[in-house]
Amino acid sequence: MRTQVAIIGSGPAGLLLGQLLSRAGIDNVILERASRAHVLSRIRAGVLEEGTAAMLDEAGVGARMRAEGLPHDGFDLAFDNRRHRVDLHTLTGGKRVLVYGQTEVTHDLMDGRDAIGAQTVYEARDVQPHGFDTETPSVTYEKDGQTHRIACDFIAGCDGFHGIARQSIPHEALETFERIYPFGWLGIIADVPPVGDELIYANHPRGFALCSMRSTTRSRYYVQVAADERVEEWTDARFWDEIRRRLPDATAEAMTTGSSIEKSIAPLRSFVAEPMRFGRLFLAGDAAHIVPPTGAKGLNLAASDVRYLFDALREYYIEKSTAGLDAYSQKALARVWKAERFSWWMTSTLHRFPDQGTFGQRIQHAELDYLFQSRAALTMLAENYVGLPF
Ligand code: RFL
Ligand code: PHB
Repeated sequence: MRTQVAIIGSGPAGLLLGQLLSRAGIDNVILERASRAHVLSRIRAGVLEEGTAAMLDEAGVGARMRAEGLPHDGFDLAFDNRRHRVDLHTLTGGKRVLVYGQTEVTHDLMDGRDAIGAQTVYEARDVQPHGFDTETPSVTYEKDGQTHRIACDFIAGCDGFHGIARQSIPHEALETFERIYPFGWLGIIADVPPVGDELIYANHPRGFALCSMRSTTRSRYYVQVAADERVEEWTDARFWDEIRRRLPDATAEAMTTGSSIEKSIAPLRSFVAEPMRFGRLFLAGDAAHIVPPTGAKGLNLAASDVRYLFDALREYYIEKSTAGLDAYSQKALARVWKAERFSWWMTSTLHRFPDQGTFGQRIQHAELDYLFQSRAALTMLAENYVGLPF
């Protein structure tokens, strides 16, 4: 079998790249280790930047997102028993974000791919990229007891943090940067109306909390927990008690509780691998970098990588120029590092750290206080949150 671009991974990065390529007439195949149902069962991000939403429109899959997504003009930061609004729309000269779950994005992209007739191989075992330092790369995989080989021009490694693409690059060719935070997020989903019209990020002596949503009837809530916390030890009742303690009294009283339909703990990590290209292998999304979720940037960064990679591949096939491909890693990393900085800053400003001490707590408090006295400081937050330009 032969294709132009072999894509490893059918998360948002792989699916979005595949859809844009297919619509531009560039042949591609996606190889995914998991089943389609498994990919759709993963509950992750919820906030889309305008640039990400525009790419989903460009990929021809934006209709349901536009109909069902919730545009948000701002969010609240809660501390000292009060909520303070960050008016994204005013601070950024008219920008907003769209609350629409990653699961729905994935669903829409999979439907779009079916409609266009492009091929995805689910449950592809032992996917291996080969020869990407030559002019004739290929990818092999096992399916139904047989080994298959796909010859291609390029390989896109969109296979997430634990994928094979980054690991296939010679170690000496990659430089990695990492910070592991000493806590995780315990998250639940419940079919109860969200406590506010917008998201609430809370800094509290007991730890960070976040009130988010998937719709006007489905809430997504998180609390900071110790890195070694076990989800089995968190009954719904314990979760609701804890999150209410971390919110301003009036917010806690207004909160509707109910049975959770999902509950899990995610670790928090910052990670970047440089460069994002090795020969004819290109990394995009979580395969190349991880941010802690506090800035809502993970999915949006996957989309911005795809923006640069798709433009570069289109330029290669249509104009026969490798300029875009040659610039890909540098261009993508410039934006990645700004999102890394912002996500690290949001995480540092809003969480309790075991070693921060009373000095660290006072500094954090001064930072939050300053934000709401300085339009310049708040603008820094707002323009990063809505997403820096591509
Ligand atoms: P994904 O979504 O991880 O998709 C990668 C796909 O590659 C497949 N795969 C392989 N396929 C073939 N062969 C192999 N060897 C393979 N290895 C892996 C996987 O099965 C998968 O289908 O990466 P992508 O496309 O780069 O998208 C990135 C986003 O998913 C990610 O940045 C965000 O979801 C991060 N993230 C969050 N971001 C936010 O902005 N807000 C959040 O609330 C949020 N919550 C989360 C998260 C990530 C989590 N992880 C990684 C466990 C919560 C969790 C639990
Ligand atoms: C979510 O809704 O899952 C969500 C929203 C904002 C974040 C992180 C996660 O910063």
